[in-house]
Amino acid sequence: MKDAITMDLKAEAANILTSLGLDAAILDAGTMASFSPVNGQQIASLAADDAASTAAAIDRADAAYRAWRDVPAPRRGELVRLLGDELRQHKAALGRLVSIEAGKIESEGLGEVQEMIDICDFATGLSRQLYGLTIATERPGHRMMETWHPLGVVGVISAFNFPVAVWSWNTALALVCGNSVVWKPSEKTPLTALACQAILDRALARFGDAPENLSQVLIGAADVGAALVESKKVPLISATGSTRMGRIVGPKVAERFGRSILELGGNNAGVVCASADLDMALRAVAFGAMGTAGQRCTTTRRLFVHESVYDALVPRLIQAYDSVTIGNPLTTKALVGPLVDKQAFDAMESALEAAKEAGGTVHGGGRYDAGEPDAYYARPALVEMPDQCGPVTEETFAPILYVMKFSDFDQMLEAHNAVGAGLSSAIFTTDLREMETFLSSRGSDCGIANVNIGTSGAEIGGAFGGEKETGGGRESGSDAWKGYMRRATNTVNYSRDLPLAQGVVFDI
Ligand code: UN1
Repeated sequence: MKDAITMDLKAEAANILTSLGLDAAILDAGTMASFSPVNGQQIASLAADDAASTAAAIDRADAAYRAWRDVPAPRRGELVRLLGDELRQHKAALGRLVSIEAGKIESEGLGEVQEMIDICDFATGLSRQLYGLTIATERPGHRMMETWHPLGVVGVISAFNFPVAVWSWNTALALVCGNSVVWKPSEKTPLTALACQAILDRALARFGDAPENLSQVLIGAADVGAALVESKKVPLISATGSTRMGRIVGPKVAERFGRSILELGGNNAGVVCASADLDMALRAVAFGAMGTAGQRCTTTRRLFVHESVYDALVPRLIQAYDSVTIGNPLTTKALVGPLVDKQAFDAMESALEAAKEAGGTVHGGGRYDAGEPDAYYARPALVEMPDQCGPVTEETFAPILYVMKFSDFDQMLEAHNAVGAGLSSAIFTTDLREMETFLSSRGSDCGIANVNIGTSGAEIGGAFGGEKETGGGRESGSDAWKGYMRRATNTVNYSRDLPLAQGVVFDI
């Protein structure tokens, strides 16, 4: 047993919130408990919202939207520029709070805040580029064009594992597009949400004349999420979380003809081909599979290794699993921090049991003694599987990598695509044919397909999201902004005649 390190994380969280202008009394304002995965300490008991307060927040957001939509988009971009500026100033504090509340190692906590800064920069530029097309019309003296308008209130539901970045992807875009935001963060990470709200409030104060309640955060349980999802006054729900959650949210929003952007589970695979740079593949797979303690939606969960390089790669990978440093992310330089809670650890244990029953050979796994008896640190596990069966086809939100040998490229591709989720994928090869096939229409069926980089750690400039049980939504870069706006097709007649399209004659 290592020496328990005494840390008062509640006091540290209180200091961070105070430095952002919040009153530390909010930490004891109610009964909704939240814990740090780092040492299991209860760090807050917050006042919770309910269905009624959610409805009131939506009404306020609707009023904010009605004023905000009239503000020119580049001016709206200025607010997001200021948000990025405030995030730069408070990067260390917010990154630290992410580590306290989500258990991320320092560089990943900071990396998450960097991702927020990046999307703010992107969205600021975008605020001058919400382009619509001008389209040739078949009628003389006419002009046809597209205009993009804000939608209204955007409901954001986010998960514990990216407690701040996912909000910023949605909010930076929603705000420049002229919408208002109501955010329901994970019940496991309410403090980082309150910190984001405080940082946005600072930007709003500098901005000056934005409407009140442009972006609100609701701390609460499933009833808050349900009230948001069911409200006809929320035209768009952007929800990040499990496929199970998406199966509830998607149909509920569709029933009222709302729009949803769903970013759900992943069961991401890496493929290591015969020609791969094995040193590169080793590092990429190690980060993809063990980074963030396997708790990214983009985590590498399956690995297909060509039989000719299996023995050169897999023993080295097992060695990396043996030697990776695990520990308290606040007091050590370990690369792997804790799982979020006991439930996550139990899920990992049952998946490993199931893998053994399905014929897998487990390397690693089990609880790791980080000197924090009330926290759940796990040894990452690499499981050699005879084929893709048992728990391999499901996402377990923990550091488990299932490794399978392949000989035939096309058969491997079949197996690669034969799981429910379709988020991210990566091939390691120097063979042009393999690479292009993997990226082609008969290759990876995922929303993200990479070559010689891992499955996780996407940049914000690209559209982020995936197919099939991942939900089909796209967030972040490229033209994902279109999901936050509605398109109108406008045809203008500036002639003195009224020719009808398709040559139709209707003379009265
Ligand atoms: C998530 O886990 O929900 O690509 C998001 C990545 C990060 C985002 C992950 N940029 O790994």
